[in-house]
Amino acid sequence: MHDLRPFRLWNPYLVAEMMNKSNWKPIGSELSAILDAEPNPIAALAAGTIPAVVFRQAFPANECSELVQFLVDEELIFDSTKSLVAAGALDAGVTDKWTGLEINPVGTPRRRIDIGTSLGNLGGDQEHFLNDSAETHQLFGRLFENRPNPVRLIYDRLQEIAPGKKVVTAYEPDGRQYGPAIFRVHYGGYAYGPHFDSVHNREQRTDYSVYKYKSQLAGVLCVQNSTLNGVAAQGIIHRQFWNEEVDPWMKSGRFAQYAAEHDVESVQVDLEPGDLYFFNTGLIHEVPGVPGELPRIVLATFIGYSDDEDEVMVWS
Ligand SMILES: O=C(O)CCC(=O)C(=O)O
Ligand SMILES: [Fe+2]
Repeated sequence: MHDLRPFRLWNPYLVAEMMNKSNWKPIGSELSAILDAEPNPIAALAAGTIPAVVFRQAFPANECSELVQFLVDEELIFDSTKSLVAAGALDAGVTDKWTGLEINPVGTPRRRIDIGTSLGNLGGDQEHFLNDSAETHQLFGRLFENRPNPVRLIYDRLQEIAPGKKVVTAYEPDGRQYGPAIFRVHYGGYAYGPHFDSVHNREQRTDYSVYKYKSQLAGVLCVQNSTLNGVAAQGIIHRQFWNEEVDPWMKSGRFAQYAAEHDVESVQVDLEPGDLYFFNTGLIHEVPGVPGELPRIVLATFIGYSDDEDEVMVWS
């Protein structure tokens, strides 16, 4: 075997991928093939035995581009052919859960716009979070009253891969619902470094009903991609659940080194606008930024799942 170290310095994930001799691959791309491969897909995602479930063209690409234009017309996002600079901050005062910095300070190029309610960002104040969630339900109700509803689509596909379970929007015991889904609009090559998402293990939101779930998954619809010189921003999922051992490597920004040294498998899930993927957010994952002309736009959800819970709860 050749010494691979120089390549590791260049791209450790590629090396891990070259060494990936297992069958740890996404399943898709339509329901019959998914169920043939895995009769209980959501349980397989929770166990980590498959990295992702992909529905191709779940929301057709032409409807995605019509949706983007609609969101521009509604002044919820900027027409990126005109200006990337914030005139006023839509999300003034909201801090980014990764960097701790304000998301869109006035006068700086926008990096990310969220349309919807984020438990990660607002969950520290439950009253505020639930009020904001109610506003998001109203907004989405108005936006999708007379047009194809991509939120519904995510829930419907999720129900299909969750046999015997009931998919619902997450709620508190008093019936108040969380935000149903969130549009994330990433400008200027916005990147998610290697991370995991867990209301249980990371944010420790003990005062929320979704805390009870053993697994957290995500359902993400690609609405628009950011492409530069033929390279598009795509998610990478590592076959490594977050744990105490890997935690210091992540905190010091050296997960790539850990992955290379431990031969952690990884897959890149290539999505076109209209494709929907589900994965386990307890696995370390990332989306390297690509500073294309258009922002990357996704409609994102988190999902709570336990083998012994009848309900599968969805939130953002
Ligand atoms: O945009 C994606 O594909 C995944 C983003 C992500 O990891 C997150 O929102 O936590
Ligand atoms: Fe994530």
